[in-house]
Amino acid sequence: MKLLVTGGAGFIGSNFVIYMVNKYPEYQIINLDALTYAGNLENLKSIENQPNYTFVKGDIADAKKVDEIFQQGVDIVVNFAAESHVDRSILDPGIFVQTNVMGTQVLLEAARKYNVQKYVQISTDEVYGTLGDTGMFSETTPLAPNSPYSASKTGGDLLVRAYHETYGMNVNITRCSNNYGLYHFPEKLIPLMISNALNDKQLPVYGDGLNVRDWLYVEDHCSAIDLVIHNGKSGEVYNVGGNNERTNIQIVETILEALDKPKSLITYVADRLGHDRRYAIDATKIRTELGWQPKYHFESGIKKTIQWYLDNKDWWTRIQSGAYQEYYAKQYGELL
Ligand code: NAD
Ligand code: TDX
Repeated sequence: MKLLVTGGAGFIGSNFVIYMVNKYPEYQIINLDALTYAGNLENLKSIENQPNYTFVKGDIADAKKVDEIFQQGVDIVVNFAAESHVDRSILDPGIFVQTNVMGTQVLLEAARKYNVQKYVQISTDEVYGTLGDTGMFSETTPLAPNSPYSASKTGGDLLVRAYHETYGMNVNITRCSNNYGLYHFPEKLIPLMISNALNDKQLPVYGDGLNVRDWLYVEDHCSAIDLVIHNGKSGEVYNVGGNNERTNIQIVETILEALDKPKSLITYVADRLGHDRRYAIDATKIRTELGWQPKYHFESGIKKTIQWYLDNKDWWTRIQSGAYQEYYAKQYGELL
């Protein structure tokens, strides 16, 4: 079995590549990644010399490059490659459409041309928009994205759907809630708060801090995708989530407590534009139809995550010393 994983040098992609390379020594795993600011081959050090793993640097929107890879034989595609940060999509939306919509279409077209067995699109709960105080997103909730990021992910999802309906392609879409864990890029809430707290820097909380996210440990997302690859029914969407709703301020306080840092580091800043209030996922379908079960409770997952950031200060310090500074200044200027 030849598995093409795109975006495998990013946060979830690298966790997934490590998971699959170790679990399926008989599969060939090819990782296609453009190594944008978010891609980091350091994440893959533990498996880079495994005989069942190959890395190719390239852009999913580069049709020629993608064709060359498919020519060598691909059985299954799992597309993680994306621009993934909502705040960056508000500052500069264009690249989100280029990668998340155009890139997806290029991959789909190659998958069609070379008759791959299955195409799996890694999507997000954000395509459903926002919830009020009650309710959950199911697979039939209407798509109503609110940010350029989620709109571009929705565009990708709709193309995947169209390739199934039009060409009969065997596709699945997974829509997962917020992941956390090892190798999470420090622009995102949890690693940003951990690294800032460790540096005694202010912790920027948007708006009133009461927006709610549903958090899932990244390895549990990987096991869900593994099940979808092998057992997902053609054309189906599967929601993935951990039943772990937390307000942002709860998350920040949990991190401060674990690191024994003062609450005075918390700084309320201007709200994110179009900020979705609450996400919650109903994962009944993947649990009952595919037998998926998350392994981690939030308490053990967050403990493991915080310990990893304590033990791997070099990893995030290196990231924060480069182009990250420029982004930080644009996003959090008033806190510098
Ligand atoms: P990430 O930003 O950490 O990683 C993205 C990876 O894609 C990077 O390695 C980057 O170099 C690569 N990439 C970007 N543009 C590319 C291109 N044009 N061609 C090839 N590679 C490219 O993102 P992540 O948080 O790991 O998210 C991975 C996927 O999962 C995304 O599709 C995202 O929408 C989805 N998702 C993320 C979450 C989450 O909580 N992080 C939740 C649900 C779904
Ligand atoms: O500095 C911050 N302050 C703050 O209050 C940052 C970076 C975030 N926040 C808030 C905004 C959100 O309500 O924390 C919450 C989580 O923010 P992010 O970590 O940026 O994640 P989110 O916007 O929820 O999107 C994430 O989950 C869904 C991923 O980045 C997406 O790729 C995924 O699709």
